[in-house]
Amino acid sequence: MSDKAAKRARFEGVFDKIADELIDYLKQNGMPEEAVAWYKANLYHNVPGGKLNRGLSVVDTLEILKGKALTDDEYFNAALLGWCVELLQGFFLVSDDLMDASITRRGQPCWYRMPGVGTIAINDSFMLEAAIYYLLKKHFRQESYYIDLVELFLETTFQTELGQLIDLITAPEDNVDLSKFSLQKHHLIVVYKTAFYSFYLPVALAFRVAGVKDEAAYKAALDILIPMGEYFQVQDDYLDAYAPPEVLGKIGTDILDNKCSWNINTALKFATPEQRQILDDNYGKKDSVAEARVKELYSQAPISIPERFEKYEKESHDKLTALIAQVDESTGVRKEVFTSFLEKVYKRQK
Ligand code: DMA
Ligand code: MG
Ligand code: MG
Ligand code: MG
Repeated sequence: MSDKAAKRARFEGVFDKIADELIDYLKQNGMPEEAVAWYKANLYHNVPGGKLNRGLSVVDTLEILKGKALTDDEYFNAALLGWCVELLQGFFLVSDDLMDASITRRGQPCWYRMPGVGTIAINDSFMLEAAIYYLLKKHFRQESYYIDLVELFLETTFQTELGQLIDLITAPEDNVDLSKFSLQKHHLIVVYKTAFYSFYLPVALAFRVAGVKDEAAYKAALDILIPMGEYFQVQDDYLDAYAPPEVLGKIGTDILDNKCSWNINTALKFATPEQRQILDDNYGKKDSVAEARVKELYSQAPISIPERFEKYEKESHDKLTALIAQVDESTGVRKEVFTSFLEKVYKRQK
């Protein structure tokens, strides 16, 4: 087993214990067997099974900051926080898939499309979120940094919800108007909907556990992790149109959903007037022929999305590497925290 696979397996091993604690809570509250089984299905369908970059980054960051292997207790607590980030991700994805009318996620049907689930998925997403605060209280109540952990989750949740709001209202189903899109709008959407919870949150949680108090350290982390999160969401947008669904685990919906994605904004910037007309006529239509027409145009010169994405990816890597090189390690931060996170996502295929 590779080092990476072993790390993942150890982290995954903690999930069963966490799920059991949550399921026990329902039993202690006298919930009927049917409800217990439902929650268990919700947890197992929506929480493990992803790439786990966010959750693993909590553990990796803490290990880097400590500079030595974690004790079993330290490992368990870090992994628990990692799983709390994965619970948050599950909460966002269950609702995101419903709102985006997505079909598959992680190679399975989206939760709301499972037999008998439908809009109960809304409550199920809330129950994934509630699990975070149950676990934090159970395991961290006695720590001086407990409130910092709670605040980090609450604040990044609000930021993510703001991002989801602007993502959704910039993509009205009944009014396709490409002149409303811009790369500036895209920047704001992706920073809020993705960067805070996917990149800043895991690192800031580990900082709190490690006892990092200097506010400058958190500011330095934000200055690197927000652009890294933006890069990650540009990859997500690119892969939405270009990755094979069997590799990506999900079927892209951005064109059908009229999303203000990196692909369409880049296409609008370089399209000839004839190409622009075709985009106006076909984008955001609930029609797979129109969708295919847009995809075809994406790859045509001078739009050339694949070439432009490759260039963007290299430039982002250079920019992030330069930002990391400037990190002042005297505040307790380590450059390796950021290089380790960047390596997890650079040139990802899914
Ligand atoms: C993801 O946006 C943001 C959140 C908060 C889940 P998205 O809809 O592009 O994600 P995906 O492509 O995974 O559906
Ligand atoms: Mg989505
Ligand atoms: Mg979405
Ligand atoms: Mg996407």
